[in-house]
Amino acid sequence: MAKILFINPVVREEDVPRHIPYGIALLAAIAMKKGHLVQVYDANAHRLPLETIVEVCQADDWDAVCIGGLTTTYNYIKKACKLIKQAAPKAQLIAGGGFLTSMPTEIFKWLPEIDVGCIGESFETFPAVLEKIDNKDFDYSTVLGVIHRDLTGKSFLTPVRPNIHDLDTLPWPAWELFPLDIYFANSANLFSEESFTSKRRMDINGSFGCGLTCKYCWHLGTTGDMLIEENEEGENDVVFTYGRNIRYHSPDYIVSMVKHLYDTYDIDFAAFIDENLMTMDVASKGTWLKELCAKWIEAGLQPTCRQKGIPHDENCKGVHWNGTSHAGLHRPDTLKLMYEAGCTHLVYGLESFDPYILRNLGKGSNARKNKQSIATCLASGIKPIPNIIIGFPEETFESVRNTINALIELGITAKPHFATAYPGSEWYYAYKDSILAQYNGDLEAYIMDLGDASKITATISQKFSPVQLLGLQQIVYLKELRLLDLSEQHWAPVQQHLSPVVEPKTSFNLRPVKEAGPLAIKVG
Ligand code: B12
Ligand code: SF4
Repeated sequence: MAKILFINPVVREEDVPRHIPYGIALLAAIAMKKGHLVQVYDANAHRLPLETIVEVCQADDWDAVCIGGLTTTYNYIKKACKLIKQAAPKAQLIAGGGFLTSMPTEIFKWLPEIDVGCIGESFETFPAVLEKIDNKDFDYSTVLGVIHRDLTGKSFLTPVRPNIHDLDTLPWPAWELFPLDIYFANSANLFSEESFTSKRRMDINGSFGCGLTCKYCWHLGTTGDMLIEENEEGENDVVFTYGRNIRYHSPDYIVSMVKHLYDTYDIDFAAFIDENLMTMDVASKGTWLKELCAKWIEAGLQPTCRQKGIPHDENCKGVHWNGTSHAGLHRPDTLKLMYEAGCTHLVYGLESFDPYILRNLGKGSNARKNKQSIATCLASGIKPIPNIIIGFPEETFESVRNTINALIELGITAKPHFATAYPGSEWYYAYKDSILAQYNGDLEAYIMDLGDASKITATISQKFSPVQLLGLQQIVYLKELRLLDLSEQHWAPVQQHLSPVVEPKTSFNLRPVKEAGPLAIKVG
């Protein structure tokens, strides 16, 4: 039995904490089920000074301190690792999650304090590492799915661990270890009336993976999208592919989990953090969401307002919910059922309305479907929340014009995000050289600069410079076609003579073929 401490790093410092970290909460539950003693220091929820980590690390005799999160938590993790190693030198420092899986070798070089890291899906890798620690055996070379060091500090990746076969074998996340009141106080968000008035919202995850291949997206190496292979130097390295092991929880698992949250924590809202509910529904041949909605209603989770067809107010009982959708894959009959079961809003990554950009993106949508999706979703009663991006590699004045025209036609106002090449994504590997050039060769400086894509970090637009993109963002926001025309008159003749700002390259770490990582053999 090991004594382990999880540290949840600060994410989105400029915003209040809104999400209990699902991955950490699941791993904590798995570890406790194996008999380990687990504590969590939720730095993101508490927002105390960084040095509090020292007190927490010295508060007990930890066998392992565990830290991880998405790439944008790197700044915090870097500082935290130094303090953890000083304050708890005897504890093994374990890392995991997106920040590590996307670039394990670099992270191990930059953060020498980390002893071992779990790469990709960690439901089985993490307890395997804990078992080693319990036995005081710190040779991790026999554990699948990790990065570890030898005595000189050199790092090695072991072969990929198969994804688990049946998600329903997972325990529910260990919510009780987190300061829920802090999260509940930040339940409200502006996406719909019901979510704005929510007082007790919690995240849930119904599925892993998305069959699509948007070039800016990444699947965390947890969805069959990752292989481990020898690179040109003969060292094991991560390779991300278009392969997927699509898996979803049974509607029974999801509904009984939500019922438990309703009965135990009195939640009024469940936010699905799944990558894309509609691609899952397609994978189930259109049965998954329908069954989920039917069981949601059967379990008494349907909100009163939907049951009675009356306006939502503070007396409404039941659980509203939201998720992510897809312009080409949503079906009116399914949306209608989702509305009845309590769905309030769906995020649509429309991204652009330019035919050429959409064709290259890997999203499987087009300008016509993007435009239609808003009306189709609204007709069901669910609010569509569109996302728009600017600064695509192929962006031109014409593509920006197409997007503005569609926004005018649909009556949408959107401040676009800037196209950003997050580690793990296809864009990251295609434009890595250009990104490095924009940061004087310092990759770590780029990683430390990454935020939520509302500011420009490295541009990957082949035609537009940062100055132009900043102006274009404002022009799209204001839907100012006149200013766009003026800018084009001024710049287009000049741009014909300029060399591209960035150029794509092929990379060992990205293989655009449908070659999935291993999936465990079905038991029973
Ligand atoms: C919830 C979420 C958020 C939340 C917070 C996440 C959090 N606290 O961790 C918020 C809303 C803040 C957020 C923001 C952003 N996000 Co986000 N987010 C997600 C989302 C939807 C779910 C994450 C999740 O819980 N997954 C389920 C759990 C089970 O998986 P997991 O956490 O990865 O955990 C597993 C492993 O990774 C590992 N693991 C995880 N942590 C640890 C720790 C240890 C010690 C160990 C051993 C293992 C381990 O074990 C788990 C089991 O296998 C994912 C997409 C998705 N569905 O996964 C995107 C995702 C993580 N986000 C992403 C992005 C790009 C962003 C934004 C940049 C988007 C934007 N443009 O604004 C911002 C960043 C903002 C900022 N300033 O930092 C990318 C990640 C890119 C990257 N290279 O890291 C993802 C993958 C979306 C995508 N498909 O591209 N996000
Ligand atoms: S549809 Fe969404 S989850 Fe799927 S690849 Fe595209 S951005 Fe990623």
